[in-house]
Amino acid sequence: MARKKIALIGAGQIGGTLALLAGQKELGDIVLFDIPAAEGTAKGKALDIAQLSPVEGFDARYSGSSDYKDIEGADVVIVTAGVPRKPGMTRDDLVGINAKVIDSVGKGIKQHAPNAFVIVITNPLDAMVGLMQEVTGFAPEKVVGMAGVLDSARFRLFLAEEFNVSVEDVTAFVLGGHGDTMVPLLRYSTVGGISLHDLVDMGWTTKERLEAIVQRTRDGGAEIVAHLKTGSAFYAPAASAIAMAESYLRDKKRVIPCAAKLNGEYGVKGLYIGVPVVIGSKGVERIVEVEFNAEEKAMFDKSVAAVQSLIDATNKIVGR
Ligand code: A3D
Repeated sequence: MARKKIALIGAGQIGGTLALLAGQKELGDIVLFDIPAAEGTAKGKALDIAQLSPVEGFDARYSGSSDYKDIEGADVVIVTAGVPRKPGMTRDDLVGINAKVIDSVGKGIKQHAPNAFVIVITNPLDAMVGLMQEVTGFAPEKVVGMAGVLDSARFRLFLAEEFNVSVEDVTAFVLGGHGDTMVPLLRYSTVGGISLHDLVDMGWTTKERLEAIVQRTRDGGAEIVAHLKTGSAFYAPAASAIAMAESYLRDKKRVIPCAAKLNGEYGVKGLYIGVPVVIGSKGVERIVEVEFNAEEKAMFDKSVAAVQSLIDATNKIVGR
Protein backbone atom coordinates (compact mmCIF):
# COMPACT_ATOMS: atom_id res chain seq x y z
CA MET A 1 0.00 0.00 0.00
CA ALA A 2 1.37 3.41 -0.97
CA ARG A 3 2.06 5.83 1.83
CA LYS A 4 -0.48 8.52 2.53
CA LYS A 5 0.39 12.13 1.75
CA ILE A 6 0.04 14.93 4.26
CA ALA A 7 0.29 18.58 3.21
CA LEU A 8 0.96 21.18 5.87
CA ILE A 9 -0.01 24.67 4.71
CA GLY A 10 2.06 27.05 6.81
CA ALA A 11 5.54 25.97 7.86
CA GLY A 12 5.73 28.13 10.97
CA GLN A 13 5.76 27.09 14.62
CA ILE A 14 2.79 24.73 14.44
CA GLY A 15 3.61 23.57 10.89
CA GLY A 16 7.10 22.42 11.90
CA THR A 17 5.81 20.58 14.95
CA LEU A 18 3.07 18.93 12.87
CA ALA A 19 5.74 17.72 10.46
CA LEU A 20 7.76 16.17 13.26
CA LEU A 21 4.80 14.46 14.96
CA ALA A 22 3.29 13.17 11.69
CA GLY A 23 6.64 11.55 10.87
CA GLN A 24 7.11 10.05 14.31
CA LYS A 25 3.66 8.46 14.02
CA GLU A 26 4.43 7.31 10.45
CA LEU A 27 1.21 8.84 9.15
CA GLY A 28 2.65 9.31 5.64
CA ASP A 29 4.94 11.46 3.48
CA ILE A 30 4.95 15.13 4.34
CA VAL A 31 4.99 18.33 2.28
CA LEU A 32 5.62 21.57 4.15
CA PHE A 33 4.15 24.46 2.16
CA ASP A 34 4.57 28.20 2.73
CA ILE A 35 4.53 31.46 0.77
CA PRO A 36 7.52 32.09 -1.56
CA ALA A 37 9.12 34.46 0.98
CA ALA A 38 9.16 31.61 3.52
CA GLU A 39 9.93 28.74 1.14
CA GLY A 40 13.39 28.45 2.70
CA THR A 41 11.80 27.82 6.09
CA ALA A 42 9.62 25.07 4.59
CA LYS A 43 12.59 23.44 2.83
CA GLY A 44 14.94 23.84 5.79
CA LYS A 45 12.52 22.35 8.32
CA ALA A 46 11.70 19.48 5.93
CA LEU A 47 15.38 18.62 5.52
CA ASP A 48 16.14 18.97 9.21
CA ILE A 49 13.30 16.62 10.24
CA ALA A 50 14.18 14.16 7.47
CA GLN A 51 17.69 14.01 8.96
CA LEU A 52 16.17 13.26 12.37
CA SER A 53 14.27 10.23 11.00
CA PRO A 54 17.20 7.77 11.04
CA VAL A 55 17.89 8.69 14.66
CA GLU A 56 14.27 8.29 15.71
CA GLY A 57 13.76 5.29 13.41
CA PHE A 58 10.80 6.21 11.22
CA ASP A 59 10.22 6.32 7.46
CA ALA A 60 8.65 9.35 5.83
CA ARG A 61 9.64 11.48 2.86
CA TYR A 62 9.84 15.20 3.56
CA SER A 63 9.79 18.13 1.16
CA GLY A 64 9.32 21.88 1.36
CA SER A 65 7.62 24.00 -1.30
CA SER A 66 5.81 27.20 -2.18
CA ASP A 67 4.18 25.67 -5.25
CA TYR A 68 0.65 24.32 -4.82
CA LYS A 69 1.42 21.65 -7.43
CA ASP A 70 3.44 19.87 -4.74
CA ILE A 71 0.38 19.23 -2.55
CA GLU A 72 -1.26 17.36 -5.45
CA GLY A 73 -3.23 14.35 -4.27
CA ALA A 74 -2.79 15.00 -0.53
CA ASP A 75 -4.94 12.77 1.68
CA VAL A 76 -4.86 15.18 4.60
CA VAL A 77 -4.21 18.94 4.57
CA ILE A 78 -3.58 20.75 7.84
CA VAL A 79 -3.79 24.55 7.62
CA THR A 80 -1.90 26.89 9.95
CA ALA A 81 -1.31 29.63 7.36
CA GLY A 82 -1.77 33.12 8.74
CA VAL A 83 -0.56 35.09 11.73
CA PRO A 84 -0.68 34.12 15.43
CA ARG A 85 -1.52 36.31 18.44
CA LYS A 86 0.92 38.59 20.25
CA PRO A 87 0.42 39.76 23.85
CA GLY A 88 -2.64 41.99 24.21
CA MET A 89 -4.34 40.60 21.10
CA THR A 90 -7.46 38.46 21.07
CA ARG A 91 -7.95 35.67 18.53
CA ASP A 92 -10.60 37.83 16.92
CA ASP A 93 -8.03 40.58 16.18
CA LEU A 94 -6.50 38.22 13.60
CA VAL A 95 -9.53 38.07 11.34
CA GLY A 96 -8.45 40.94 9.04
CA ILE A 97 -5.27 39.21 7.89
CA ASN A 98 -6.21 35.56 8.28
CA ALA A 99 -9.53 35.68 6.38
CA LYS A 100 -7.65 36.75 3.22
CA VAL A 101 -5.04 34.05 3.78
CA ILE A 102 -7.69 31.32 4.18
CA ASP A 103 -9.49 32.57 1.09
CA SER A 104 -6.35 32.11 -1.02
CA VAL A 105 -5.23 28.86 0.63
CA GLY A 106 -8.73 27.39 0.19
CA LYS A 107 -8.53 28.00 -3.56
CA GLY A 108 -5.16 26.24 -3.74
CA ILE A 109 -6.46 23.22 -1.84
CA LYS A 110 -9.61 23.03 -3.95
CA GLN A 111 -7.57 22.91 -7.13
CA HIS A 112 -4.76 20.60 -6.04
CA ALA A 113 -6.07 18.36 -3.26
CA PRO A 114 -9.79 17.97 -4.00
CA ASN A 115 -10.13 14.69 -2.07
CA ALA A 116 -8.35 15.77 1.08
CA PHE A 117 -9.59 15.77 4.65
CA VAL A 118 -8.88 19.37 5.69
CA ILE A 119 -8.08 20.32 9.28
CA VAL A 120 -7.97 24.07 9.97
CA ILE A 121 -6.01 25.51 12.91
CA THR A 122 -5.75 29.18 11.86
CA ASN A 123 -7.54 31.59 14.21
CA PRO A 124 -10.17 32.83 14.79
CA LEU A 125 -10.86 29.16 14.37
CA ASP A 126 -14.62 28.78 14.04
CA ALA A 127 -14.88 31.55 11.43
CA MET A 128 -11.79 30.41 9.49
CA VAL A 129 -12.90 26.78 9.20
CA GLY A 130 -16.32 27.93 7.98
CA LEU A 131 -14.66 30.11 5.36
CA MET A 132 -12.43 27.22 4.29
CA GLN A 133 -15.43 24.97 3.72
CA GLU A 134 -17.18 27.67 1.67
CA VAL A 135 -14.13 28.45 -0.47
CA THR A 136 -13.27 24.81 -1.19
CA GLY A 137 -16.90 23.75 -1.58
CA PHE A 138 -15.87 20.41 0.01
CA ALA A 139 -18.47 18.35 1.87
CA PRO A 140 -18.76 19.60 5.46
CA GLU A 141 -17.64 16.23 6.82
CA LYS A 142 -14.30 16.69 5.03
CA VAL A 143 -13.49 20.11 6.57
CA VAL A 144 -13.05 20.37 10.31
CA GLY A 145 -11.50 22.75 12.83
CA MET A 146 -9.05 21.93 15.61
CA ALA A 147 -9.83 23.55 18.95
CA GLY A 148 -11.76 21.23 21.26
CA VAL A 149 -9.02 18.62 21.48
CA LEU A 150 -6.63 21.34 22.65
CA ASP A 151 -9.10 23.02 25.01
CA SER A 152 -10.01 19.68 26.58
CA ALA A 153 -6.33 18.68 26.85
CA ARG A 154 -5.69 21.88 28.79
CA PHE A 155 -8.67 21.16 31.02
CA ARG A 156 -7.49 17.56 31.54
CA LEU A 157 -4.01 18.68 32.52
CA PHE A 158 -5.24 21.21 35.08
CA LEU A 159 -7.67 18.65 36.54
CA ALA A 160 -4.97 15.97 36.74
CA GLU A 161 -2.75 18.45 38.60
CA GLU A 162 -5.59 19.38 40.96
CA PHE A 163 -6.24 15.73 41.89
CA ASN A 164 -2.63 14.53 41.58
CA VAL A 165 -3.65 11.74 39.20
CA SER A 166 -2.53 10.66 35.75
CA VAL A 167 -3.64 12.81 32.83
CA GLU A 168 -4.61 9.55 31.12
CA ASP A 169 -7.44 8.97 33.59
CA VAL A 170 -9.04 12.38 33.18
CA THR A 171 -11.58 12.90 30.42
CA ALA A 172 -12.98 16.32 29.66
CA PHE A 173 -15.82 17.53 27.56
CA VAL A 174 -15.58 21.00 26.05
CA LEU A 175 -18.07 22.52 23.61
CA GLY A 176 -18.72 25.80 21.86
CA GLY A 177 -16.48 28.28 20.09
CA HIS A 178 -12.72 28.37 20.62
CA GLY A 179 -12.14 31.30 22.87
CA ASP A 180 -13.51 33.08 25.86
CA THR A 181 -17.01 31.66 25.34
CA MET A 182 -16.00 28.00 25.25
CA VAL A 183 -18.31 25.74 27.25
CA PRO A 184 -16.70 23.10 29.52
CA LEU A 185 -19.34 20.53 30.49
CA LEU A 186 -18.45 19.49 34.04
CA ARG A 187 -21.20 16.85 34.11
CA TYR A 188 -19.45 14.87 31.39
CA SER A 189 -15.89 15.38 32.62
CA THR A 190 -14.58 12.52 34.73
CA VAL A 191 -11.63 11.19 36.70
CA GLY A 192 -11.45 7.41 36.37
CA GLY A 193 -15.10 7.46 35.31
CA ILE A 194 -16.23 9.51 38.37
CA SER A 195 -17.91 12.81 37.49
CA LEU A 196 -16.49 16.10 38.76
CA HIS A 197 -19.73 16.76 40.63
CA ASP A 198 -19.30 13.49 42.54
CA LEU A 199 -15.68 14.41 43.26
CA VAL A 200 -16.84 17.67 44.85
CA ASP A 201 -19.27 15.65 47.02
CA MET A 202 -16.42 13.26 47.88
CA GLY A 203 -14.35 16.22 49.12
CA TRP A 204 -11.62 15.92 46.45
CA THR A 205 -12.09 19.53 45.39
CA THR A 206 -14.53 22.42 45.73
CA LYS A 207 -16.88 24.13 43.30
CA GLU A 208 -14.77 27.29 43.59
CA ARG A 209 -11.55 25.48 42.68
CA LEU A 210 -13.28 23.87 39.69
CA GLU A 211 -14.50 27.27 38.53
CA ALA A 212 -10.93 28.60 38.72
CA ILE A 213 -9.74 25.63 36.61
CA VAL A 214 -12.46 26.31 34.03
CA GLN A 215 -11.36 29.94 33.82
CA ARG A 216 -7.68 28.96 33.49
CA THR A 217 -8.70 26.61 30.65
CA ARG A 218 -10.58 29.42 28.89
CA ASP A 219 -7.50 31.64 29.24
CA GLY A 220 -5.11 28.76 28.42
CA GLY A 221 -3.96 30.23 25.12
CA ALA A 222 -3.47 33.75 26.52
CA GLU A 223 -1.40 32.41 29.43
CA ILE A 224 1.09 30.97 26.93
CA VAL A 225 1.06 34.07 24.70
CA ALA A 226 1.97 36.16 27.77
CA HIS A 227 5.01 33.93 28.43
CA LEU A 228 6.20 33.57 24.83
CA LYS A 229 5.56 37.20 23.84
CA THR A 230 6.46 36.49 20.18
CA GLY A 231 3.62 34.14 19.24
CA SER A 232 1.18 31.56 20.56
CA ALA A 233 1.16 27.92 21.68
CA PHE A 234 2.37 25.39 19.14
CA TYR A 235 3.32 22.00 20.63
CA ALA A 236 -0.11 21.11 22.06
CA PRO A 237 -2.07 22.58 19.11
CA ALA A 238 0.03 20.48 16.71
CA ALA A 239 -0.42 17.29 18.75
CA SER A 240 -4.17 17.90 18.87
CA ALA A 241 -4.47 18.20 15.08
CA ILE A 242 -2.32 15.09 14.62
CA ALA A 243 -4.75 13.12 16.82
CA MET A 244 -7.54 14.16 14.44
CA ALA A 245 -5.50 13.30 11.31
CA GLU A 246 -4.59 9.92 12.77
CA SER A 247 -8.20 9.09 13.57
CA TYR A 248 -9.10 9.83 9.92
CA LEU A 249 -6.16 8.04 8.29
CA ARG A 250 -6.38 4.94 10.51
CA ASP A 251 -10.21 4.95 10.70
CA LYS A 252 -9.98 4.93 14.50
CA LYS A 253 -13.42 6.50 14.97
CA ARG A 254 -12.29 8.48 17.99
CA VAL A 255 -14.90 10.57 19.80
CA ILE A 256 -13.27 13.98 20.06
CA PRO A 257 -14.43 17.59 20.25
CA CYS A 258 -13.87 19.46 16.98
CA ALA A 259 -15.36 22.44 15.18
CA ALA A 260 -17.88 20.79 12.84
CA LYS A 261 -20.60 22.26 10.64
CA LEU A 262 -23.95 21.82 12.35
CA ASN A 263 -27.05 21.03 10.39
CA GLY A 264 -29.76 21.49 13.00
CA GLU A 265 -27.91 19.73 15.84
CA TYR A 266 -28.00 21.79 19.04
CA GLY A 267 -30.53 24.02 17.29
CA VAL A 268 -27.84 25.48 15.01
CA LYS A 269 -27.77 25.35 11.22
CA GLY A 270 -24.93 26.16 8.84
CA LEU A 271 -22.39 27.22 11.47
CA TYR A 272 -19.11 25.64 12.53
CA ILE A 273 -18.86 25.23 16.29
CA GLY A 274 -17.12 22.92 18.74
CA VAL A 275 -19.06 19.70 19.40
CA PRO A 276 -18.09 16.08 20.05
CA VAL A 277 -17.74 14.18 16.78
CA VAL A 278 -16.66 10.75 15.57
CA ILE A 279 -13.75 10.96 13.12
CA GLY A 280 -13.16 7.98 10.85
CA SER A 281 -12.22 7.27 7.25
CA LYS A 282 -15.25 9.19 5.97
CA GLY A 283 -14.24 12.30 7.91
CA VAL A 284 -16.74 13.59 10.46
CA GLU A 285 -18.93 10.48 10.58
CA ARG A 286 -21.24 11.53 13.38
CA ILE A 287 -22.05 14.57 15.48
CA VAL A 288 -22.78 13.65 19.08
CA GLU A 289 -25.70 15.62 20.47
CA VAL A 290 -26.14 15.67 24.24
CA GLU A 291 -28.93 17.28 26.29
CA PHE A 292 -28.09 20.62 27.87
CA ASN A 293 -29.40 21.90 31.18
CA ALA A 294 -30.54 25.55 31.27
CA GLU A 295 -27.14 26.91 32.39
CA GLU A 296 -25.24 24.95 29.71
CA LYS A 297 -27.72 26.01 27.04
CA ALA A 298 -27.25 29.68 27.98
CA MET A 299 -23.44 29.31 27.75
CA PHE A 300 -23.69 27.51 24.41
CA ASP A 301 -26.04 30.13 22.93
CA LYS A 302 -23.65 32.90 24.01
CA SER A 303 -20.81 31.04 22.30
CA VAL A 304 -22.84 30.62 19.10
CA ALA A 305 -23.62 34.36 19.08
CA ALA A 306 -19.91 35.19 19.44
CA VAL A 307 -19.03 32.89 16.53
CA GLN A 308 -21.81 34.41 14.40
CA SER A 309 -20.48 37.94 14.91
CA LEU A 310 -17.01 36.81 13.85
CA ILE A 311 -18.43 35.23 10.72
CA ASP A 312 -20.16 38.51 9.89
CA ALA A 313 -16.82 40.30 10.26
CA THR A 314 -15.10 37.66 8.10
CA ASN A 315 -17.71 37.94 5.36
CA LYS A 316 -17.18 41.70 5.19
CA ILE A 317 -13.43 41.21 4.71
CA VAL A 318 -13.66 38.64 1.94
CA GLY A 319 -16.74 40.25 0.37
CA ARG A 320 -19.18 37.36 0.79
P1 A3D B 1 3.50 31.10 12.57
O1 A3D B 1 4.67 30.48 13.23
O2 A3D B 1 3.53 32.57 12.31
O3 A3D B 1 3.25 30.32 11.20
C1 A3D B 1 2.30 30.73 10.26
C2 A3D B 1 2.90 30.46 8.89
O4 A3D B 1 1.89 30.73 7.91
C3 A3D B 1 4.10 31.35 8.56
O5 A3D B 1 5.22 30.54 8.24
C4 A3D B 1 3.61 32.15 7.35
O6 A3D B 1 4.64 32.45 6.41
C5 A3D B 1 2.57 31.21 6.76
N1 A3D B 1 1.64 31.86 5.85
C6 A3D B 1 1.11 33.11 5.89
N2 A3D B 1 0.33 33.32 4.83
C7 A3D B 1 0.33 32.18 4.09
C8 A3D B 1 -0.28 31.78 2.87
N3 A3D B 1 -1.08 32.62 2.18
N4 A3D B 1 -0.03 30.54 2.42
C9 A3D B 1 0.75 29.68 3.10
N5 A3D B 1 1.38 30.01 4.25
C10 A3D B 1 1.16 31.24 4.74
O7 A3D B 1 2.16 30.80 13.40
P2 A3D B 1 1.78 29.50 14.26
O8 A3D B 1 2.21 28.29 13.51
O9 A3D B 1 2.24 29.69 15.66
O10 A3D B 1 0.19 29.64 14.27
C11 A3D B 1 -0.55 29.50 13.08
C12 A3D B 1 -2.02 29.82 13.29
O11 A3D B 1 -2.60 28.89 14.21
C13 A3D B 1 -2.32 31.21 13.87
O12 A3D B 1 -3.43 31.78 13.21
C14 A3D B 1 -2.68 30.91 15.32
O13 A3D B 1 -3.54 31.89 15.88
C15 A3D B 1 -3.39 29.60 15.17
N6 A3D B 1 -3.51 28.81 16.40
C16 A3D B 1 -4.70 28.19 16.62
C17 A3D B 1 -4.88 27.43 17.77
C18 A3D B 1 -6.20 26.77 18.01
O14 A3D B 1 -6.37 26.12 19.02
C19 A3D B 1 -7.28 26.91 17.05
C20 A3D B 1 -3.84 27.30 18.70
C21 A3D B 1 -2.64 27.94 18.44
C22 A3D B 1 -2.48 28.70 17.27
